[in-house]
Amino acid sequence: MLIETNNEEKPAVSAKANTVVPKPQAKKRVFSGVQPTGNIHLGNYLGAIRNWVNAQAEFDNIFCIVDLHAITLPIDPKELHTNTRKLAALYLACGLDTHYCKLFVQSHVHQHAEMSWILNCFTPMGWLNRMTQFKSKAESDLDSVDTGLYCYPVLMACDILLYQTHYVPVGDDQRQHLELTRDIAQRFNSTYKQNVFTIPEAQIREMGARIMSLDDPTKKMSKSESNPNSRISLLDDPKTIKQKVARATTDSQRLIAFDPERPGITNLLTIYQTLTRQSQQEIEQEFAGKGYGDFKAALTERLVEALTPIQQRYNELISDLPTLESILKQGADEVRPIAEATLQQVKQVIGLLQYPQNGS
Ligand code: AQP
Repeated sequence: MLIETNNEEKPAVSAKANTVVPKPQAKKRVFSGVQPTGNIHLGNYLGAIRNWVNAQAEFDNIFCIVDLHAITLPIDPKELHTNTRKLAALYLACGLDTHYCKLFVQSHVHQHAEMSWILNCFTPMGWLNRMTQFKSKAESDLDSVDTGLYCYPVLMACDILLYQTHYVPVGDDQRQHLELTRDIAQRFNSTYKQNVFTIPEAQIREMGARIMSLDDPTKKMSKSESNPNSRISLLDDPKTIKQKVARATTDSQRLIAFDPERPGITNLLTIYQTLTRQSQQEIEQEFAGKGYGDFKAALTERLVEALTPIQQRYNELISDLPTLESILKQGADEVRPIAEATLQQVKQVIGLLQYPQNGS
């Protein structure tokens, strides 16, 4: 795992004996989320959710369905509501366990929206102007695009900072937003000379961090891309997976090899590698002398093998909406006090609440 930065806490030192007092082994906090903007795809799974599942026992986890982010671009209200429940079922179907994780919907915890206004007032426009995701999503529509899309990274910073998060496991496309989050937190802490916010670190795994589109391997796989053949949805049936893999862009060469100059085959090989956890060399050896047809058949098989159990579990979960709703309610009830404590501290520090007098 690549952990991007390191600001490990130091053990406390006892003044009396000048000996190191071991801290109680509290688990570090992890926070992450996905937008309910459509059916989640292989990129969301391999770049983010699968990593959350694999590490969940190690951390104190909070995973969110970021519906306030989903309204930064036009979305049908019914679809937003349905997608939110589907995403909750998929989180659980992929293996998130409420024993280790708190799962909730962002809009159910109003502190996110409130903190977002406050931190908008502490974020220079110059920092937001540099955000590449805004530029690509706004395209050339700068005059008509809503300000929510522009302020999206600040809301994301609030999501993370409200919970005093240590680690944020995400795909590579979120690297810049994480850097912005750290900048906002550091600027706020230094302005008020207090460690109000924990400075979070991105957790970006090398493998699967950027799964590319099947029809245009120079672009990342995305939920909101208009062509459904550009992505494998977690809910695609075996026939659809086979068709999408068969249509996936490769090139006119025959050799099955990882090569940055050949993004189509390299993307498919990366997916294969992330699923099988073999080395690049092992995979190239496995397909030496074979054609794209053989490789695509093997990739389809691996995908069906990985997604079938998730789909079976998903079908059970989505047919019991009351249980899903109660899991989400419980998650929101558990995280709200954490968010509220940070919000209160921020309000006090900036003067919205009574300012502490003489250090009291
Ligand atoms: N192609 C990808 N490869 C690896 N990881 C990816 N992620 C997204 N796409 C890929 C990771 O999935 C998590 C959730 O992403 P999101 O829904 O919050 O927003 P996004 O990054 O904008 O993802 P999409 O699928 O492209 O959604 P739309 O189309 O709605 O914008 C994040 O950790 C992200 O890094």
